[in-house]
Amino acid sequence: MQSVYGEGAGSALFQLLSILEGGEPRGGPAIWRRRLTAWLTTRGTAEIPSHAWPLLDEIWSRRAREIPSQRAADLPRLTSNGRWTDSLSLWRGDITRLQAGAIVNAANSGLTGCYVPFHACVDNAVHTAAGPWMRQSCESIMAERVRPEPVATATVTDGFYLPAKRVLHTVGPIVHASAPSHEDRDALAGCYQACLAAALASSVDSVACCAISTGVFGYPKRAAALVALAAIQGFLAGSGDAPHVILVAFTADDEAVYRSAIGEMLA
Ligand code: AR6
Repeated sequence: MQSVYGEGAGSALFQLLSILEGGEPRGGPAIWRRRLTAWLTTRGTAEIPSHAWPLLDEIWSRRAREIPSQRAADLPRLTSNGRWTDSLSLWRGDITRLQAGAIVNAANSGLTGCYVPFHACVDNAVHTAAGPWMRQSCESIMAERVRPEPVATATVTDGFYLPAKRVLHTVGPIVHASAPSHEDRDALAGCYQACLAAALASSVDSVACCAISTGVFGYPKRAAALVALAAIQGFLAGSGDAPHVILVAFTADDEAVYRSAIGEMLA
Protein backbone atom coordinates (compact mmCIF):
# COMPACT_ATOMS: atom_id res chain seq x y z
CA MET A 1 0.00 0.00 0.00
CA GLN A 2 1.21 3.51 -0.73
CA SER A 3 2.14 5.71 2.20
CA VAL A 4 0.04 8.80 2.86
CA TYR A 5 2.42 10.95 0.88
CA GLY A 6 3.14 8.48 -1.94
CA GLU A 7 6.27 6.38 -2.43
CA GLY A 8 9.25 6.48 -4.72
CA ALA A 9 10.80 8.67 -7.36
CA GLY A 10 8.10 10.01 -9.66
CA SER A 11 5.58 10.26 -6.80
CA ALA A 12 3.84 13.55 -6.12
CA LEU A 13 6.00 13.93 -3.01
CA PHE A 14 9.24 13.48 -4.98
CA GLN A 15 8.13 15.92 -7.68
CA LEU A 16 6.99 18.48 -5.15
CA LEU A 17 10.21 18.41 -3.15
CA SER A 18 12.21 18.67 -6.38
CA ILE A 19 10.32 21.89 -7.14
CA LEU A 20 10.55 23.34 -3.63
CA GLU A 21 14.20 22.43 -3.01
CA GLY A 22 15.37 23.00 -6.59
CA GLY A 23 16.94 19.56 -7.14
CA GLU A 24 16.28 15.84 -6.81
CA PRO A 25 15.68 15.05 -3.14
CA ARG A 26 18.00 12.54 -1.51
CA GLY A 27 16.92 9.81 0.91
CA GLY A 28 13.52 8.15 0.88
CA PRO A 29 9.83 8.96 1.45
CA ALA A 30 10.09 9.16 5.25
CA ILE A 31 12.80 11.84 5.00
CA TRP A 32 10.97 13.62 2.17
CA ARG A 33 7.80 13.82 4.27
CA ARG A 34 9.70 15.45 7.12
CA ARG A 35 11.47 17.84 4.75
CA LEU A 36 8.18 18.85 3.14
CA THR A 37 6.59 19.47 6.55
CA ALA A 38 9.60 21.52 7.69
CA TRP A 39 9.68 23.49 4.42
CA LEU A 40 6.00 24.42 4.64
CA THR A 41 6.11 25.16 8.38
CA THR A 42 8.94 27.66 8.08
CA ARG A 43 7.71 29.64 5.07
CA GLY A 44 4.91 31.93 4.02
CA THR A 45 2.77 30.57 1.21
CA ALA A 46 3.93 33.27 -1.24
CA GLU A 47 7.11 31.19 -1.53
CA ILE A 48 5.21 28.20 -2.93
CA PRO A 49 5.48 28.25 -6.75
CA SER A 50 2.13 28.10 -8.57
CA HIS A 51 2.93 24.75 -10.24
CA ALA A 52 3.50 23.17 -6.81
CA TRP A 53 -0.12 23.67 -5.68
CA PRO A 54 -1.69 20.80 -7.73
CA LEU A 55 0.88 18.41 -6.25
CA LEU A 56 0.09 19.67 -2.75
CA ASP A 57 -3.58 19.02 -3.52
CA GLU A 58 -2.84 15.48 -4.66
CA ILE A 59 -0.79 14.71 -1.56
CA TRP A 60 -3.24 16.23 0.93
CA SER A 61 -6.33 14.68 -0.67
CA ARG A 62 -4.75 11.22 -0.49
CA ARG A 63 -3.68 11.83 3.09
CA ALA A 64 -7.19 12.98 4.06
CA ARG A 65 -8.67 9.79 2.57
CA GLU A 66 -6.23 7.49 4.35
CA ILE A 67 -6.15 8.87 7.90
CA PRO A 68 -9.06 7.68 10.06
CA SER A 69 -11.30 10.21 11.76
CA GLN A 70 -13.87 10.23 14.56
CA ARG A 71 -17.42 11.45 13.89
CA ALA A 72 -18.34 14.02 16.53
CA ALA A 73 -22.01 13.05 16.19
CA ASP A 74 -21.18 9.51 17.41
CA LEU A 75 -19.60 10.66 20.67
CA PRO A 76 -21.58 9.92 23.85
CA ARG A 77 -22.95 12.93 25.75
CA LEU A 78 -21.94 13.38 29.36
CA THR A 79 -25.54 13.25 30.62
CA SER A 80 -29.08 12.74 29.34
CA ASN A 81 -31.16 14.25 32.11
CA GLY A 82 -32.04 17.69 30.82
CA ARG A 83 -28.88 19.42 32.06
CA TRP A 84 -26.49 21.61 30.06
CA THR A 85 -24.09 18.63 29.95
CA ASP A 86 -26.55 16.78 27.68
CA SER A 87 -25.00 18.81 24.83
CA LEU A 88 -21.42 18.18 25.98
CA SER A 89 -18.99 15.33 25.20
CA LEU A 90 -15.48 14.69 26.43
CA TRP A 91 -13.17 13.02 23.94
CA ARG A 92 -9.50 12.09 24.22
CA GLY A 93 -7.54 12.36 21.00
CA ASP A 94 -6.01 14.51 18.31
CA ILE A 95 -8.41 17.34 17.46
CA THR A 96 -7.29 17.22 13.82
CA ARG A 97 -8.94 13.79 13.52
CA LEU A 98 -12.36 14.95 14.60
CA GLN A 99 -15.16 15.17 12.02
CA ALA A 100 -16.92 18.14 13.59
CA GLY A 101 -18.65 21.23 12.27
CA ALA A 102 -15.82 23.32 13.73
CA ILE A 103 -12.69 22.86 15.82
CA VAL A 104 -10.90 25.48 17.90
CA ASN A 105 -7.24 26.21 17.21
CA ALA A 106 -5.03 27.77 19.92
CA ALA A 107 -3.17 30.29 17.76
CA ASN A 108 -0.61 33.04 18.35
CA SER A 109 -1.09 36.74 17.63
CA GLY A 110 0.34 36.34 14.11
CA LEU A 111 -2.59 33.98 13.37
CA THR A 112 -0.78 32.27 10.49
CA GLY A 113 0.34 29.17 12.38
CA CYS A 114 3.48 28.04 14.16
CA TYR A 115 6.80 28.39 12.31
CA VAL A 116 8.76 25.86 14.41
CA PRO A 117 8.97 22.55 12.53
CA PHE A 118 7.48 19.60 14.46
CA HIS A 119 6.66 21.76 17.48
CA ALA A 120 4.10 19.77 19.49
CA CYS A 121 1.45 22.51 19.60
CA VAL A 122 -2.11 22.26 18.41
CA ASP A 123 -1.54 25.19 15.98
CA ASN A 124 1.11 23.14 14.16
CA ALA A 125 -1.06 20.03 14.13
CA VAL A 126 -4.06 21.93 12.74
CA HIS A 127 -2.12 23.76 10.00
CA THR A 128 -0.17 20.63 9.01
CA ALA A 129 -3.30 18.49 8.71
CA ALA A 130 -5.31 21.21 6.92
CA GLY A 131 -2.48 21.90 4.45
CA PRO A 132 -0.92 25.19 3.37
CA TRP A 133 -4.29 26.52 2.14
CA MET A 134 -5.06 27.34 5.75
CA ARG A 135 -1.94 29.48 6.21
CA GLN A 136 -2.71 31.17 2.90
CA SER A 137 -6.22 31.99 4.09
CA CYS A 138 -4.92 33.31 7.44
CA GLU A 139 -2.27 35.38 5.64
CA SER A 140 -4.89 37.19 3.58
CA ILE A 141 -7.08 37.79 6.63
CA MET A 142 -4.12 39.23 8.56
CA ALA A 143 -2.95 41.32 5.59
CA GLU A 144 -6.27 43.16 5.84
CA ARG A 145 -6.16 43.54 9.63
CA VAL A 146 -2.62 45.02 9.67
CA ARG A 147 -2.19 44.40 13.41
CA PRO A 148 -1.42 41.46 15.67
CA GLU A 149 -4.52 39.54 16.68
CA PRO A 150 -5.59 40.38 20.25
CA VAL A 151 -6.61 37.73 22.78
CA ALA A 152 -10.16 36.41 23.04
CA THR A 153 -11.32 36.84 19.44
CA ALA A 154 -12.36 34.08 17.03
CA THR A 155 -11.39 34.05 13.36
CA VAL A 156 -13.16 31.53 11.17
CA THR A 157 -11.50 29.74 8.26
CA ASP A 158 -12.38 26.66 6.26
CA GLY A 159 -10.98 23.35 7.48
CA PHE A 160 -9.45 22.58 4.05
CA TYR A 161 -8.19 18.96 4.29
CA LEU A 162 -9.18 18.54 7.93
CA PRO A 163 -12.21 16.37 8.65
CA ALA A 164 -13.70 19.45 10.37
CA LYS A 165 -15.58 21.92 8.16
CA ARG A 166 -14.36 25.08 9.91
CA VAL A 167 -11.56 26.18 12.20
CA LEU A 168 -12.01 28.86 14.85
CA HIS A 169 -8.62 30.43 15.51
CA THR A 170 -8.27 32.12 18.88
CA VAL A 171 -5.34 33.61 20.81
CA GLY A 172 -5.35 32.73 24.49
CA PRO A 173 -3.66 34.61 27.36
CA ILE A 174 0.00 33.98 28.19
CA VAL A 175 0.33 33.22 31.89
CA HIS A 176 3.66 34.36 33.28
CA ALA A 177 2.96 34.14 36.98
CA SER A 178 2.48 30.89 38.88
CA ALA A 179 -1.22 31.61 39.17
CA PRO A 180 -3.46 33.21 36.55
CA SER A 181 -4.71 36.74 37.29
CA HIS A 182 -8.34 37.90 37.00
CA GLU A 183 -7.41 39.37 33.61
CA ASP A 184 -6.01 36.00 32.48
CA ARG A 185 -9.20 34.28 33.60
CA ASP A 186 -11.41 36.80 31.80
CA ALA A 187 -9.28 36.53 28.65
CA LEU A 188 -9.48 32.73 28.64
CA ALA A 189 -13.24 32.81 29.22
CA GLY A 190 -13.44 35.36 26.38
CA CYS A 191 -11.68 32.90 24.02
CA TYR A 192 -14.28 30.21 24.68
CA GLN A 193 -17.15 32.71 24.47
CA ALA A 194 -15.88 34.11 21.15
CA CYS A 195 -15.38 30.64 19.66
CA LEU A 196 -18.76 29.36 20.79
CA ALA A 197 -20.49 32.48 19.46
CA ALA A 198 -18.63 32.06 16.14
CA ALA A 199 -19.71 28.41 16.00
CA LEU A 200 -23.33 29.44 16.55
CA ALA A 201 -23.08 32.18 13.91
CA SER A 202 -21.54 29.65 11.48
CA SER A 203 -24.55 27.31 11.98
CA VAL A 204 -22.34 24.29 12.63
CA ASP A 205 -23.89 21.32 14.43
CA SER A 206 -20.82 20.67 16.60
CA VAL A 207 -17.76 22.48 17.90
CA ALA A 208 -14.69 20.86 19.44
CA CYS A 209 -12.53 22.85 21.84
CA CYS A 210 -8.87 22.18 22.55
CA ALA A 211 -7.48 23.29 25.92
CA ILE A 212 -6.59 26.87 24.92
CA SER A 213 -3.45 28.38 26.57
CA THR A 214 -2.60 25.23 28.57
CA GLY A 215 0.54 24.33 26.62
CA VAL A 216 3.14 26.86 25.52
CA PHE A 217 1.12 29.72 27.04
CA GLY A 218 1.35 28.20 30.50
CA TYR A 219 -2.19 28.38 31.89
CA PRO A 220 -2.50 25.75 34.68
CA LYS A 221 -4.68 22.93 33.37
CA ARG A 222 -7.17 22.53 36.20
CA ALA A 223 -7.79 26.27 36.48
CA ALA A 224 -8.21 26.42 32.70
CA ALA A 225 -10.65 23.50 32.72
CA LEU A 226 -12.86 25.28 35.25
CA VAL A 227 -12.87 28.47 33.17
CA ALA A 228 -13.63 26.51 29.99
CA LEU A 229 -16.48 24.61 31.62
CA ALA A 230 -18.04 27.75 33.12
CA ALA A 231 -17.97 29.45 29.69
CA ILE A 232 -19.46 26.37 28.01
CA GLN A 233 -22.12 26.09 30.69
CA GLY A 234 -23.11 29.73 30.16
CA PHE A 235 -23.30 29.15 26.42
CA LEU A 236 -25.26 25.89 26.50
CA ALA A 237 -27.64 27.07 29.20
CA GLY A 238 -28.26 30.35 27.36
CA SER A 239 -28.99 29.29 23.78
CA GLY A 240 -31.59 26.69 22.84
CA ASP A 241 -30.12 26.00 19.39
CA ALA A 242 -26.53 25.65 20.60
CA PRO A 243 -24.33 23.14 18.79
CA HIS A 244 -22.99 19.97 20.41
CA VAL A 245 -19.78 20.93 22.25
CA ILE A 246 -16.86 18.53 22.51
CA LEU A 247 -14.07 19.08 25.01
CA VAL A 248 -10.92 17.58 23.57
CA ALA A 249 -8.35 16.19 26.00
CA PHE A 250 -5.05 15.41 24.35
CA THR A 251 -3.61 13.12 27.05
CA ALA A 252 -4.96 10.79 29.72
CA ASP A 253 -3.89 13.32 32.37
CA ASP A 254 -5.83 16.08 30.57
CA GLU A 255 -8.89 13.84 30.46
CA ALA A 256 -8.61 13.16 34.20
CA VAL A 257 -8.42 16.92 34.87
CA TYR A 258 -11.57 17.53 32.84
CA ARG A 259 -13.46 14.63 34.48
CA SER A 260 -12.66 15.89 37.95
CA ALA A 261 -13.57 19.50 37.04
CA ILE A 262 -16.87 18.33 35.51
CA GLY A 263 -17.58 16.21 38.60
CA GLU A 264 -16.96 19.26 40.79
CA MET A 265 -19.31 21.41 38.72
CA LEU A 266 -22.10 18.85 38.64
CA ALA A 267 -21.86 17.97 42.36
N1 AR6 B 1 -5.13 17.81 19.61
C1 AR6 B 1 -5.68 18.26 20.77
N2 AR6 B 1 -5.01 18.95 21.71
C2 AR6 B 1 -3.70 19.18 21.46
C3 AR6 B 1 -3.04 18.76 20.29
C4 AR6 B 1 -3.82 18.06 19.33
N3 AR6 B 1 -3.28 17.62 18.19
N4 AR6 B 1 -1.75 19.15 20.35
C5 AR6 B 1 -1.59 19.78 21.52
N5 AR6 B 1 -2.76 19.79 22.20
P1 AR6 B 1 -0.63 24.66 22.84
P2 AR6 B 1 -1.26 27.36 23.80
C6 AR6 B 1 -3.07 20.38 23.51
O1 AR6 B 1 0.77 24.81 23.28
O2 AR6 B 1 -0.84 26.99 25.17
C7 AR6 B 1 1.63 27.51 19.51
O3 AR6 B 1 2.96 27.45 19.16
C8 AR6 B 1 -1.91 20.53 24.46
O4 AR6 B 1 -1.70 19.31 25.18
O5 AR6 B 1 -0.88 24.05 21.52
O6 AR6 B 1 -2.53 28.12 23.62
C9 AR6 B 1 0.90 28.72 18.98
O7 AR6 B 1 1.40 29.14 17.73
C10 AR6 B 1 -2.37 21.66 25.37
O8 AR6 B 1 -3.14 21.14 26.45
O9 AR6 B 1 -1.40 26.09 22.82
C11 AR6 B 1 1.13 29.72 20.06
O10 AR6 B 1 2.38 30.35 19.91
C12 AR6 B 1 -3.31 22.48 24.47
O11 AR6 B 1 -3.47 21.71 23.27
C13 AR6 B 1 1.13 28.91 21.31
O12 AR6 B 1 1.52 27.59 20.92
C14 AR6 B 1 -2.80 23.86 24.12
O13 AR6 B 1 -1.39 23.84 23.96
C15 AR6 B 1 -0.23 28.81 21.93
O14 AR6 B 1 -0.07 28.18 23.18
